[in-house]
Amino acid sequence: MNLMVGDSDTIVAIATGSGAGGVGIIRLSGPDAFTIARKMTATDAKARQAHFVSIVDGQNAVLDQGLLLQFPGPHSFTGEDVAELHCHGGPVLLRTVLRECIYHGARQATPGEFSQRAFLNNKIDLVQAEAIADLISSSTEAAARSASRSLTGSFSVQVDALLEQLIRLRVFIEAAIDFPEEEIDFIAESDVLERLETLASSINALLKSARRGRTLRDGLKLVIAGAPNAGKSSLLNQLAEQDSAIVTDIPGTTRDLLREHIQIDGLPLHIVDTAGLRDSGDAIEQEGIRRARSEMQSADHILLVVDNSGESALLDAATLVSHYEGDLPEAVPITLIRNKCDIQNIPATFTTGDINEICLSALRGDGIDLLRRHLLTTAGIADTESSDFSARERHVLALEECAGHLAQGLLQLKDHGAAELIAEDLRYAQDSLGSITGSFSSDELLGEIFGSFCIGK
Ligand SMILES: Nc1nc2c(ncn2[C@@H]2O[C@H](COP(=O)(O)OP(=O)(O)OP(=O)(O)O)[C@@H](O)[C@H]2O)c(=O)[nH]1
Ligand SMILES: [Mg+2]
Repeated sequence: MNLMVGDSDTIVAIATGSGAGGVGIIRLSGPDAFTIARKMTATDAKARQAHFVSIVDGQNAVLDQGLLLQFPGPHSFTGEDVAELHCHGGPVLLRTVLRECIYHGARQATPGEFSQRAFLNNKIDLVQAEAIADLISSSTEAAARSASRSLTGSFSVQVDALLEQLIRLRVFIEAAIDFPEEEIDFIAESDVLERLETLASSINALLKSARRGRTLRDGLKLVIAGAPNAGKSSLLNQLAEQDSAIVTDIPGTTRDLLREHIQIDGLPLHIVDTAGLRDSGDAIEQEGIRRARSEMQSADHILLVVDNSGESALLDAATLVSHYEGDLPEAVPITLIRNKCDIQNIPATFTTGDINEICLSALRGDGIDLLRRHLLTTAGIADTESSDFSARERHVLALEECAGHLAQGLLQLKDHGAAELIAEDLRYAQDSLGSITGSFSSDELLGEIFGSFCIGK
């Protein structure tokens, strides 16, 4: 992917979605955008005004009638001259108009190339470019809202403010290195420690928000596991509010994995129902159990379901969970589901502790609300703050890296007060933080980000 600014050619793409629609938009960007639009409409359009035009082909045959809009650079989305042809939204017609633009010298845009140009011309930063893609592909209203907040700069503003603080501190310490004779006092007597601590805690706060933003965007993988007949599939059906899984009183009913995608108050949940865990001689069931174990390894959260109508009711959570010791991955949070509370007429309850427990009835639905609320809380978005923004795995990793370097710098400062070593840590921290908005990204990273876009953005 060519990421140089300045040598750009004119690109074109269908900017509206695939399929038939009332209106379809062809967007041109680059030095020849206006020339091409003029050739196809015989109109000298005024900036930012809609002109009713006939769109013609090379033989002057009318292809369609529609609107022509022109946005001269730099006051356009890409920062270049941008022309838009608003046609009727038929896929065949739009492809014909697109071909005509290419005939006049434009090149079909690659995925994300419009946003890429906007980034290269400093119209948007990387976070905003990614937010455009996220906004378009949002699967929930909450995800769309948070993507739109990222797009308007909520996240970038915070990153840039911290970046500025970090650079100031770095400059201060680098200066200390340049005047070695004054170094000891310089660091000891200044408020470097305090500034570094404040910065580290701000980065950690932003990291927390970014993790929430990532969860809102990507959702959580929730694996339902436990003994056969415990009511796992019944629980999936309750959460999904439909009979997705087969439920019978025969232990070993579920053999293969069953996936459902739902959302709770804007939190996307990817639920996996699994085969009951037991020693089985049946080859198919064995394979199902193997798959169940493997899904548990990659879960964000596990619901361990037990049939609480028998002796399980007498055992504490730790004992019940210990029965599955070999199966449960260590780092994944578990919630113990004591199911079938209807049989002994026990009310649905939520108990918090080392292991959180929910007593519920997957058959009747009692306690499902408790479970939903609990899942929102564990995802950290129980009371979604209006300041939430969407974030990607990449942003969370960069903030984690940055926090790590700052922690290392703090350690250096407290233990040795060595300016050179702190300066080095701050430089790494700056690189990590800067990679979020693109201040310090390699071409490779940019290519990866824009390559995941669809054409026309
Ligand atoms: N009374 C009562 N019965 C339940 C409840 N949940 C599930 N059952 C019954 O328990 C039996 C097993 O339910 P499933 O949901 O198939 O259990 P499972 O854990 O998916 O079982 P496997 O797929 O065999 O591992 C069925 O007869 C359900 O109707 C509940 O809350 N109360
Ligand atoms: Mg089942």
